[in-house]
Amino acid sequence: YVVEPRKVTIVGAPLADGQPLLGVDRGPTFIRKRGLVQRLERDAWRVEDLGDLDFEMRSGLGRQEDFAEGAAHGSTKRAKMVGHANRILYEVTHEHARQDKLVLTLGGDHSIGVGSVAGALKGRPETAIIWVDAHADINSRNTSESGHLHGMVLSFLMNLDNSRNMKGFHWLNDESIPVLLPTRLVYVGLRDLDKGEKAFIRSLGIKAYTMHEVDKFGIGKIMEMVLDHILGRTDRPLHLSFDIDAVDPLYAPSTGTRVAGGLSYREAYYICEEVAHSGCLASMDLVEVNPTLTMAGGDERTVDMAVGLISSATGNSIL
Ligand code: 4U7
Ligand code: MN
Ligand code: MN
Ligand code: MN
Repeated sequence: YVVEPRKVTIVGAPLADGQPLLGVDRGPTFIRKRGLVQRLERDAWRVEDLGDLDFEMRSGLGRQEDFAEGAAHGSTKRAKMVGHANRILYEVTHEHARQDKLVLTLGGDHSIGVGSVAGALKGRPETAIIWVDAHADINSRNTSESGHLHGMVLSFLMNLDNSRNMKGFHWLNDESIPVLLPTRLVYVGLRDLDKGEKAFIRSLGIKAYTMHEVDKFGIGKIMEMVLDHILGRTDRPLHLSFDIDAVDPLYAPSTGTRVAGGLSYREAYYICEEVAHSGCLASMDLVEVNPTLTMAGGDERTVDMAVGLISSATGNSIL
């Protein structure tokens, strides 16, 4: 599968409403500041940067109450806002996927994956997803204990527990947006799952390479199995959804939901290099970068890692 030669569209999705911490909405700004566009241009991409989307409802009205300790336990937080923002993102990503460009979405928290993947699936229905994350992000409103939408992305894309009927997300009930099939998804890097998430993954038979398998087989073998599972001999578009918290906090500390025991620096890069090698990358998210969490100490590791991973996934090879 080939996107229009060397044309990439960058879209900033400055959303923080899928989780409690502010700052992640500034991810796109920080990533651009560390030279993303220049890197891509140096690697002979024709870059169209759409800037940050305006989600209009960003006033933050009621945000603090929604995320306050003891706020309606178990209820899904800020569904209207997150659903609305994702609808806007979906329309933009679909438009550019349709034009056969590489679509690069900068988060924002991971809830923006609903719009970016829905846009990819509508534009290129054969799309398969590689979800690189410490978490499985497949809770439904019935299984989520936090009510945070960045942990529920795949339940919308797969319409588990009738998620598409949640307020804010009705736009997903559109036959032209394919429901994501369990066979078209593969996880890498998992190490912190909720009970309900384990049940979904088992019952749906989703391929999941947790950190246990990364240790057991090594990242080389893992990526062989990943690409074999979702591509096999076919050539279909790949969407890489990279949550920076998949990387060990040693290398990527500036993120809201850190979990020890993650991907090493090289393992993270290797994943992106192999995705580039496949020649099938059609869309990508890089999410959950929140430099405000550590920036006070002048720590730019996380942002630099984000830029480097995008650069590798888009084909910048070592030699
Ligand atoms: B991220 C969590 F409970 N599973 O649902 C939840 F552990 O996009 C975490 O991967 C979700 O960072 C993490 O809130 C979402 C929790
Ligand atoms: Mn995630
Ligand atoms: Mn995560
Ligand atoms: Mn996170």
